[in-house]
Amino acid sequence: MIPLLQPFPTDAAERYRRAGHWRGETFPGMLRQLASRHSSRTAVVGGEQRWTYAELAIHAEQAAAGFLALGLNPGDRVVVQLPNIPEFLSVVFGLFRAGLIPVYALPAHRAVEVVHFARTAEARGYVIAERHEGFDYRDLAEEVCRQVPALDTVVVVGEAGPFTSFAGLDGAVVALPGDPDPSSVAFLQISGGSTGLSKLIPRTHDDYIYSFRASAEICGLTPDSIYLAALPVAHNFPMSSPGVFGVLYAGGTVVMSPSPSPEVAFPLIAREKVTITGLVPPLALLWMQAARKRTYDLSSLEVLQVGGAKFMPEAARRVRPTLGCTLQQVFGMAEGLVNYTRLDDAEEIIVSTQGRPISEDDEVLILDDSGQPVPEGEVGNLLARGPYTIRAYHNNDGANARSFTPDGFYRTGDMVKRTPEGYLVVQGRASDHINRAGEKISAEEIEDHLLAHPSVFDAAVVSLPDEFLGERSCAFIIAQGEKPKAAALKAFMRTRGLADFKVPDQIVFVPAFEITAVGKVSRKELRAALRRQFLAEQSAVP
Ligand code: OOB
Repeated sequence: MIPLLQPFPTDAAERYRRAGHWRGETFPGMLRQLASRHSSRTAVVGGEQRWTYAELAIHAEQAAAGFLALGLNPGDRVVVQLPNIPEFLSVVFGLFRAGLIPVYALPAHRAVEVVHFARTAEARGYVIAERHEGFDYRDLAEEVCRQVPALDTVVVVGEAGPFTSFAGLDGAVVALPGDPDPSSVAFLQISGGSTGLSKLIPRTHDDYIYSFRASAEICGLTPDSIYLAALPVAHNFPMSSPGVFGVLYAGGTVVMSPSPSPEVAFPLIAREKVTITGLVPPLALLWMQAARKRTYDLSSLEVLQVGGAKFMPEAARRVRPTLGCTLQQVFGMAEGLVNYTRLDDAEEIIVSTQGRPISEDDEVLILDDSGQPVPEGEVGNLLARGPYTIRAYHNNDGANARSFTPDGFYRTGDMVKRTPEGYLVVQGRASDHINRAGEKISAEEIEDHLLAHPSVFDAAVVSLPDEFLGERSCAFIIAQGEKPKAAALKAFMRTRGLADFKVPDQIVFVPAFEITAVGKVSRKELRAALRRQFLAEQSAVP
């Protein structure tokens, strides 16, 4: 098992239990319950497959036995990197059933990220799909195994090549462990990674199940709900807000979409009569544009959730007229706290706020830079503590010292204000990352890779406003020796084994970082100054 560095204090844990938030449920117990309650209802649809709850439970049970038969032991960590396919669910429920601990990676991640997750989690296993969007994950697995020798078990959904086939795990006869302790770590989720590489987020059965059970209720889910998983399901939003787990908890149906593009998603909505889905803002814009052509019947769609990055009020206003459904804004984080606008809120609240917390036991502070509460209605730093917000990252003392207060509040890095009705409006953020269409990119991590190029003397990466992406990344570079071409630098970044979304969108060469401030300038101030200067020059161009 993985110990929690900072378990919830006993008094808080008791309060959460007494309030009925933590009910002692676990993932294996939950699936058993669902399989008995909704056995012949459809749990998940994807590709040519359509599994009932009873079938999902059987697949998970077989997977659990198969994983243990490979020599993995309860408590071992297993990196899961799968696209939106039904097997995502049989794999993770199989791991839960076997007492193994999934570590979620996104399909876009490459060697740098996966190696980092595998090392930090001290993983032994790695589950991949054979390929997705033209990329062969078996090549990636070979590279990861080379760099992380302790990772000795690779399981492939599809053609296994040199590894073990997931389908071939069926038929193993192994005794399975009893249900885990509900307060133990169920899995490791990855953070948006605002400074440096992503941190690992330990979530317990108690806290996570509470978050999606309560989310399912807020979103009005019932066994008739049909959820389209359009965003990659390993991300916290489509996983639990209410996401695939919340929909299953309610006895509804998950439709796995291999891509969030309207071309792929719209026919699925029409065919499966999807009632709810979640998108990041740029995709919501794209869907609204595509929906004007009206070639598919989207009338079953009741709720469109938008979150992950700020959805501008003007765009938000267009959701109902163009898609004919209710918008729900979702402002959440893998570390815990999730805010929703409620389905019956006034239109003005829905379009102009990012919602209010799930729970009456979510404690939210809005503080100025010296740690004092700001006057009501003013902008400040958001801190959160509550029944499903972590108290520490996994194995990361430095980040823990920075990101949590001594009394257990998580510093979200977001700047918000609160309306008189108690809704949060996101105003920006204090930390230096780029929120590129909901994907968080650490400036520091990208600068480090740029500095590895022999012609780069120094680099500073900032976010610039982007009409479509919300924000795009721009790298300011001081060259040394022969100045490289921007395209060559981007190509270099692609060879670094990084997720593609981290390659800078724009590269600007500057002769020096002209900082007029006296004394030592932090990277943070430097980035802010470069960004300001660049935007001022741009707007000065006639
Ligand atoms: C979600 O989770 P992460 O962990 O990828 O990113 C969290 C960060 C937040 O701290 C905030 O900076 C930003 O993403 N964010 C938003 C937002 N939703 C997330 N910023 C403005 N408006 C929003 N609606 O992104 C996430 C997790 C669960 C549910 C929804 C999103």
